[in-house]
Amino acid sequence: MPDDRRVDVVVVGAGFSGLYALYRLRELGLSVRAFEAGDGVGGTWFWNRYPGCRCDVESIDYSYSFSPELEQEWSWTERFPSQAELRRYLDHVADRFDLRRDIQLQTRVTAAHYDEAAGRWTVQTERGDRVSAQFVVVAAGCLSTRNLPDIPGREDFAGTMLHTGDWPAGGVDFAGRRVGVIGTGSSGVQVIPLIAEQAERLFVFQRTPHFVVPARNVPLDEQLLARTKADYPAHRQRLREGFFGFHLELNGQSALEVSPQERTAIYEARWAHGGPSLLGGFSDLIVDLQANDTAADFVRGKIAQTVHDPQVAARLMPSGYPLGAKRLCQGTDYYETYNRDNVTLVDLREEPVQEIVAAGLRTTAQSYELDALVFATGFDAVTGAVLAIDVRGRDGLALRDKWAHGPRAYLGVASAGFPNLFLVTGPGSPSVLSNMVVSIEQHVDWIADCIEHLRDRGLARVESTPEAEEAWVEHVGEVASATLFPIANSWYLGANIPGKPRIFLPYVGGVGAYREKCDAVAAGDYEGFALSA
Ligand code: FAD
Ligand code: N01
Repeated sequence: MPDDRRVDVVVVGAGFSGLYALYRLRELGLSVRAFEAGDGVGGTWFWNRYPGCRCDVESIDYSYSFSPELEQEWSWTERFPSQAELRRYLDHVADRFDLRRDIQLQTRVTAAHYDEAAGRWTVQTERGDRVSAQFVVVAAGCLSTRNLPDIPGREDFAGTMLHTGDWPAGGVDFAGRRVGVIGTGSSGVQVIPLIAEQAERLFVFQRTPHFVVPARNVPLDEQLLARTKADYPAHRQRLREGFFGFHLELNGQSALEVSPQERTAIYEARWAHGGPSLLGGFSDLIVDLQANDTAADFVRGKIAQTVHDPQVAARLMPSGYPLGAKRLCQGTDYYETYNRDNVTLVDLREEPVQEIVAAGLRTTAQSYELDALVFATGFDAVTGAVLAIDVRGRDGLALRDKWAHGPRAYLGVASAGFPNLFLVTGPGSPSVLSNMVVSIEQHVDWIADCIEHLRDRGLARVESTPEAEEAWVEHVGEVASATLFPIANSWYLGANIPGKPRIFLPYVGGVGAYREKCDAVAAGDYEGFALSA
């Protein structure tokens, strides 16, 4: 292959992960080529341009820590950054560190095949590129493969059909239109109030009510920003060593050891503070069902107080699964939206969807005429993007076959049989149960250190051993089963995708403990990995 088709590393994706991987690996003196399917950088914050899209981790936590200069020169404007601000930030990062020259946009990677004799990967794209690389870093995103449910008649719809995860760059004007939204997870909860303000009529098609807490986004307090800037190194260190990777005031008490009055006072204070703080209200909320019920009851009480029509309120009340076991949604005026005259909640448990027709959507009870239909139906999470690529390792082993009964990866970063292939925030790492920027930086740093270690020792190949992988997969399952997470039919378990194996995907042991484990593995000469020349 000509020289420009031979690189040290191919990076797949140019979101938070891919951008940092490109920066970090180039700093090591490696030649790197990144491929990005979209026509801009930013990943999640490039694609999810729906009204109301914003992060639910605070901006001073949800940002890169690798460059003190970047930390000082960038000033966040809101407590929870909007999609637009995050996109500006990532565009700035790409420019500031001159990353664009090594990123090929509008280019989807379709295959990566390992040639054992050459010790190299051949990466192919849908545009016909073929690049040879010693290492491949899959930074393709945990929430980047859209889930568009296979509802009969979907192709017949005559109006505008949208998915929140692929929103038109120019926006959509809903004024005077009858709009349907399917899905009431985090994306639906954000988009519904804003569409309701614009549309003539809005029908929300809800299958499972989610727990929604108020975000209480506000302009970022300038003094807080100044204090954080002065203290960034210590601030970041606390996040890295903590559990979630973002600042959350944790109350060490059990919800069951305090009086009902004290408990309510704690929940009220956290509800008023907004964001994820309710989850830190007591130490046992995600491990003890009785404790969890107290928080769930509190939120159900808030729904009853907020929503005027008791029948609508009842339909909005989650039950049958613990609070937090499906991702806790943060909203702004979410429950209030159901008090509007132009909004109708359709409960799909009472009247399941039958089909989509040219004029709208039909349930078993009635037809809804629609000009636009929004799918806020989520993603094939964590494994969707990597398995969309035809990855073949040693002896032609296909990753899709290896993972047919569930993903198997050591530390969520590598899989046996696939030498020199790294996953950023892969299955079995804290990923989606953490502040992902903290997890991304940790993974990319670990991968870069590993490659540097190989080079320093004149080695060429790293591969996880099947034994270490099995032990880690077992540990991930054990830790999850000590919590309430597996009780809910959530995308954390793959339950949202028909036929997807049910495996709890993220590691629930916390980012601090996970980092310690990764550091110990590296310090032990990459224990659990086979390194070779
Ligand atoms: P992404 O940002 O998903 O980037 C992956 C990129 O890879 C995409 O641009 C995609 O086009 C590209 N790609 C995929 N496959 C290929 C291929 N085969 N070839 C070429 N390119 C490919 N996390 C939090 O921690 N806190 C939050 O509050 C939060 N809010 C979120 C809100 C939304 C709406 C969504 C969808 C996710 C949110 N997340 C949040 C998770 C978020 O995805 C991560 O925080 C982070 O942005 C992930 O960065 P990434 O680079 O790993 O993946
Ligand atoms: O997707 P989801 P999302 N018929 O899978 C429903 C991150 N995020 O895009 O629960 C009818 O959570 C489905 O119903 P059910 C965050 O990590 C973060 O909202 O399966 N309904 C559900 O209501 C989040 O968790 C932020 O019964 C169908 C909804 O669609 C993740 O991304 C903002 C259906 C999907 O909810 C995904 O969130 C946005 C069908 N056939 C996203 N199929 C913030 O940080 C699915 N549904 C603020």
